[in-house]
Amino acid sequence: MNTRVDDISDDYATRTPNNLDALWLPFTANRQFKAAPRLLVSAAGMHYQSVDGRQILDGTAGLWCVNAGHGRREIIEAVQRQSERMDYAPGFQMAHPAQFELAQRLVDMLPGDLEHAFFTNSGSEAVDTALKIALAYHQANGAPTRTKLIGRERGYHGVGFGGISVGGIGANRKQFRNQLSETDHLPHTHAPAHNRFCRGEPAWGAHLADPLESLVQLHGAETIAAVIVEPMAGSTGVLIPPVGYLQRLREICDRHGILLIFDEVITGFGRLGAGFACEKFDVIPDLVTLAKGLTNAAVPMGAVVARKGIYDALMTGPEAMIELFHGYTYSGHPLACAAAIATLGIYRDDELFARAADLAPYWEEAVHGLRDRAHVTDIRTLGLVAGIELESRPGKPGARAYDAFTTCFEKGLLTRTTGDIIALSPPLIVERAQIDQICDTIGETLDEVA
Ligand code: PXG
Repeated sequence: MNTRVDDISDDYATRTPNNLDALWLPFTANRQFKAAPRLLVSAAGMHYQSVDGRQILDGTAGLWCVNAGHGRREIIEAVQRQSERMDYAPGFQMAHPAQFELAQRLVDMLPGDLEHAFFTNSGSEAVDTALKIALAYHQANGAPTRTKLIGRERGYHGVGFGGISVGGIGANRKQFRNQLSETDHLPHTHAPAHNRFCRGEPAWGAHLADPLESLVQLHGAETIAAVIVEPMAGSTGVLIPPVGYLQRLREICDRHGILLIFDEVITGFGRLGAGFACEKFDVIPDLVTLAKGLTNAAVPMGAVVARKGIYDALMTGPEAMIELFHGYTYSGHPLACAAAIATLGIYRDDELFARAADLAPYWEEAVHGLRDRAHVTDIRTLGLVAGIELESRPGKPGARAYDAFTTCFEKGLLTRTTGDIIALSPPLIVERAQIDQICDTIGETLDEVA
């Protein structure tokens, strides 16, 4: 076969493709998108560059993941070095040193006895892995009837069958009717009637954890393996936990021998102005899921970190026996480990989590400055996250926020929308002037969209 010019040059990465047909895009209205594609071709610091040469300020850290900003030299070079040294090593009954180094550095960052890291390639895989570890733990611990998994309404835990089953987004479930049957859900914590325009954790709503007691009464504690929640729900529109809510979940779980899983795929790595939500809210879960900011999104990677007791319970039985029948070809991939180690080094050296905490009051003030703009019904902020909720157009949920998203993009700002909520989560390197630019652009946009 002849080598095509395109195989050796990478011109294709910077020009508009002639044909968009072959690709099926994820979570995208494919036909609408292909009629007017938005293409990004390069990125540095706080900015993307679009295919038509415009600078786009990144108001969302990609998809909540590029926490240290784009194109970090340390990560590029670490990945290049590892790529030349060794591309891949088998991960079952074999290993390579960098994954041990990363595991140690990662568990050293986490509070309490969260001491053992299992690597995956995405947040979805981390969630399914954590749910399976919970089941395996109870089985090893002599409680094999504990098989039910409790999620929460408006929870997002990725797109695996486990994740959508504990997840609480109707649209992500309806198309796939065959879900895990042994699941149930807590109510969500979104209560605008009490908590509108909340800065940080809302005061009202700790009791929204109490329905877990009712589920225990309904199903029996001896049937429940774990509860999984996002400490702050990101994807469904920045739903911030009420003061005391997570503590109360922890207490109820403890009382009934139920494992508590925090899905920190978004909240991990400084997003809330602390290393992790479990640290910020001072509640130690039994399992934590991570992804996104772990590698600054430079190479896909996720992780589950387990408390000592969980790991120890599974490290019993004959030594020659595989303890957990689970893993991925690319668990602990060398390039991902290199990217992650470099990323964690940047977070430490640039003190980015403290930076996020220092910037949070400025961010809060700036975003809440939009409260009197057209269409705004609620604004919620925490760390370097904001949700701006708009009134929906009658009969057209999501349309107004989608128009705001495309208008912002035309004005050089990347935002995210979910329903009629604009979600913002800039890289933690964002400057005050860029926060102003984000808010000014959104303000102008809200004046313009119908
Ligand atoms: N858990 C949580 C809490 C997430 O936010 C996942 C799991 C799944 O991760 P992967 O790597 O499998 O996608 C996520 C992902 C958005 C948005 O716009 C959020 C996510 C992904 C894409 C878009 O809110 N979160």
